[in-house]
Amino acid sequence: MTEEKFQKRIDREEKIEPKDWMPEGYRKHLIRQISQHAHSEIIGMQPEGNWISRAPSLRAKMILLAKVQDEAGHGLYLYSACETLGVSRQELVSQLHSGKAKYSSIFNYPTLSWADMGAIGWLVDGAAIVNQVSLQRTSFGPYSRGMVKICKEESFHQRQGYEIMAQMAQGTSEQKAMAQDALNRFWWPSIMMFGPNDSDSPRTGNAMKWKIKRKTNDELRQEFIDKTVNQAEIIGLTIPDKDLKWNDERQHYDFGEMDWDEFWSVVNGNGPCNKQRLNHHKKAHDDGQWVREAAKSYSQKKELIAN
Ligand code: FAQ
Repeated sequence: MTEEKFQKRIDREEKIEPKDWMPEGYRKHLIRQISQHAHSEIIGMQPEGNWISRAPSLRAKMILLAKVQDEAGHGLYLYSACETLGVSRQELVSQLHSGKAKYSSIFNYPTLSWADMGAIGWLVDGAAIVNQVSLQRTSFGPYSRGMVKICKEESFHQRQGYEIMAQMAQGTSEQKAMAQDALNRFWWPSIMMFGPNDSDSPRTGNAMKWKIKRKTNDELRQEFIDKTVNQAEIIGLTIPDKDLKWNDERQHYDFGEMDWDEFWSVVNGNGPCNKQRLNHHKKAHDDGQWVREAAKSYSQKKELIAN
């Protein structure tokens, strides 16, 4: 098949499946995006994992545990989807450890108070849903199907985070201040999750042509902001952006400029927790070596007995 015929399949909205012919660039683009997405889910367990042992009630602890476990599951579906493109899990993990593969900048910020669990669920999962709802229609079959299940779970995550924020915002003045402080610290990093502006996004051109991405970084960021402003108003919290203003003509909120130096510094490994997150992952991976060896030897033994 030629690239032209492949593009026609994409334009007809046919899903591309792992054994179908695809241009090398399409395969590489997907391996990069899906693996970075998987790494984000796995590294993303750390900031919330930090609060499991300090959750303020048994109910809160159970919900947080379930949520963090869901994120592990999302990482595993995504690694599996990525492996269908002919790359091994081991290779993907070593790309993460060497710094070749990125993961979402948001997970390089510390979680300083219980309210941060609310801010993460509400804003980080909220931003993830906006992105992932559009990725349900991505052109690669396994990625698209994985997104359907992931979005259902993210929706629960967003609600549990919003519930924490709503409760704290209605609590004592100290609790409300904690909720506002979490919003202040997580707002800008959350809207940075959508990546650079379209004009500075080298990957968007091919991603849109191949329908890997269905909406651009700026379109998704705008959608998230438009949705979230009202949610903040309902619970009486203030979004920390003095330029945030409804624009009647555009029928969207205008918003302020992100700190792009901060964004690129975090993306390039120099955020507040980049080293800590990666070192923790490396240690967990090394500590789990015996489990991988045991599982492999068990499956070899079973195969031997079966034959
Ligand atoms: N952080 O040309 P573009 C979650 C990189 S949700 C780090 O615009 P693209 C759920 C980008 O990779 C979070 N790096 O690239 C959860 C590229 O570098 P490369 C994960 C970033 O791919 C919640 C370069 O900058 N979601 O985990 C970021 O078209 C709570 C140029 O950028 C996904 O991954 C960033 N924010 O657009 C879990 C969704 N932005 O690869 C636990 C799928 C950009 O050339 C707890 N991914 N870069 O070296 C996507 O939609 C896209 O890949 C974007 C970036 C939008 C992230």
